[in-house]
Amino acid sequence: LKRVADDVRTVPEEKAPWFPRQIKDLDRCNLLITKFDPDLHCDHPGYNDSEYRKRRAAISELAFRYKQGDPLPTVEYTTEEISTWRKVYQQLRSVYPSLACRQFLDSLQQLEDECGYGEDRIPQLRDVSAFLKEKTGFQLRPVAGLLSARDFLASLAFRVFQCTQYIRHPSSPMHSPEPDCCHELLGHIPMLGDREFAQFSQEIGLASLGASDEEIEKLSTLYWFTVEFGLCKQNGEVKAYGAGLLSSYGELVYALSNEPEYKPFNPEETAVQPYQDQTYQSVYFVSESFEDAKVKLRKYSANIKRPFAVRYDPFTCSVEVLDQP
Ligand code: TIH
Ligand code: FE2
Repeated sequence: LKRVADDVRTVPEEKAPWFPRQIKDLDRCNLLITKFDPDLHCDHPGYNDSEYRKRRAAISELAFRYKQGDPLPTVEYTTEEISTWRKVYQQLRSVYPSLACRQFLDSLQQLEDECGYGEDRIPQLRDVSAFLKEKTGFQLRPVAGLLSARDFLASLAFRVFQCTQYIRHPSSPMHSPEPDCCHELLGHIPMLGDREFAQFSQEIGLASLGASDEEIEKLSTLYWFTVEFGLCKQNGEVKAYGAGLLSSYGELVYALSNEPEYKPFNPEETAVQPYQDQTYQSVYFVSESFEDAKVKLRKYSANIKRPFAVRYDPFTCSVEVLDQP
């Protein structure tokens, strides 16, 4: 009997997939998904543009070489890149006041006042990271493209957000099939400057550490329909808080039109909803409030079964692993 008890106590943690324990371990969380790579994917707007692909590869190279603690690389953007940014910024900025949630608007205003956001230049990750560090403790790390869900979510546990630095193809400023700097800087950064949202993001990350492949798939689907494509009610109106919406004029306007289907946000159901990652979503989940999404997702995460618990220690930037009683 004693031997059985010992097995029960020691086996589960050995079986759990590897996960980072220290912020430095994020150097190993670099598994890229090549699904949207313009070199391989013929639907990518840059597929037939070899100059574009060369430029994207050169910027991605900075991320491949990056190690935790290095200063964030700066990119000198070309006139054409800045002109793409300007189009994206102008068009989105004009509809944010009526379509974006309050937290997003407040934070974007601060970025414009304090961090050089505007249509004339593409903000540098280094400046934005310093801004976020002061607001919510989040910091940025450059990434070469779309990361695997496991690696991406793991970084959130350390309040690290992985950001691409290249920009979308000039032929399609209104929508990109893959993350780019417009998506990170306009979609994600303002929300990460909100304390509650930052906390919520870190909790998803902590819930993912050492989780099974199946749980990771469900968590990343939840992430998809909240952090990326979430809608919430505010003062009786539906507003966007998802980054994939807030960085794509095309999808933002579509999501808040009466075309797509809306379902009430409910983690158990949302976690298994098939999602669309090539084009606009056909269904969006609406939370009663931003607060409601947070509370429900927190409850869901807390119920994920793991043979151990994790606790983040902000003093050492590391994750402690505790045996479950
Ligand atoms: N479609 C978004 C945009 O155009 O900004 C980018 C992405 C969000 C989620 C995955 S790719
Ligand atoms: Fe994203």
